[in-house]
Amino acid sequence: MWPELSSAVRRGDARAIGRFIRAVDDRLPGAEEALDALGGPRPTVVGITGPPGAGKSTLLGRLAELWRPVGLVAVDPSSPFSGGALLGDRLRFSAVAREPGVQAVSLASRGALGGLSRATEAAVRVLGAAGYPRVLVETVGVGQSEVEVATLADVTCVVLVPGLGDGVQAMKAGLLEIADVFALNKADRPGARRLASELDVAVDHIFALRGVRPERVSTEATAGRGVSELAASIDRAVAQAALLDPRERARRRLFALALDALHDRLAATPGEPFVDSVVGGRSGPYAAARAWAEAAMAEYPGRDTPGA
Ligand SMILES: Nc1nc2c(ncn2[C@@H]2O[C@H](COP(=O)(O)OP(=O)(O)OP(=O)(O)O)[C@@H](O)[C@H]2O)c(=O)[nH]1
Ligand SMILES: [Mg+2]
Repeated sequence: MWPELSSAVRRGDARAIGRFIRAVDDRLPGAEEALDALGGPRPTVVGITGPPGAGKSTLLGRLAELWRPVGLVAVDPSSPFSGGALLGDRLRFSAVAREPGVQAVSLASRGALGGLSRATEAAVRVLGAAGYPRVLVETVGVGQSEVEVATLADVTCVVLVPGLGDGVQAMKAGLLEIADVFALNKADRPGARRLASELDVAVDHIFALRGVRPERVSTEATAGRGVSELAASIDRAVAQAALLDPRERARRRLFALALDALHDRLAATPGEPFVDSVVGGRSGPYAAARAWAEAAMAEYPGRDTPGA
């Protein structure tokens, strides 16, 4: 199965791309090895995140028009489908998703089950092997998973809009830490100027924190205004990111994937005995939690160890 599927992916076959990603997501035997053997350069990964309805998909479509060939990945927090579903059945993207040189993939976040980093990493690498030098990943900025996905991206663009309340408040959910570029979308709306000045305060804060000053660009995605400026801004951030130590970048990526693997194991290890011992007063919560974690690690001795 894998040799045929792998060469179909390298030819850019859309169905094969979807099947391969789904296979990794479903943990089919041999899938991760086949992914590692797939090769191909790692694409430049641009994360696009922000509150629901901010215009992320519209912006993604506009950027895709400028950046073809390009892969698009939508991480859908509410989708009941398992990951890797090819788009077409679902209209998360604009019509651009059906244009030549654009390959769209949608992934479900599976709620508390985790696995988001693994599925996203698979999508990125499969799209890379299929010949897409750049991949845009859309996530809705509402939880921890977005921050995890951001560690897989070379550059993260945070999309904010006026009128969602205090812009700085809106960023308290960890978005400050991950922003490399800000898009102030719906610049046609009232309050755009106020949001821009709030953001300048936030950018000063980020500078104090991280020593970098993310650029902010005003956009009107529906009309395409500001999109080429945003693209240029993202390109500058990509060039900056390329200067980072490759070991440091790999370390961050591996950390996200390792966290994902730990999460999977813990979720697969029944917690009842540990819950019982805490509820029954036989052990304290710290000791019980540690015992649960140790049991999770002992379940699969060495299974994921390289070369084991
Ligand atoms: N007025 C105005 N509306 C916009 C602009 N950009 C997007 N919209 C509209 O905002 C709505 C949401 O746009 P989407 O691109 O789906 O937003 P999203 O952030 O991807 O939404 P979710 O994925 O559901 O979180 C749509 O009706 C867009 O047409 C803009 O610049 N100005
Ligand atoms: Mg969207």
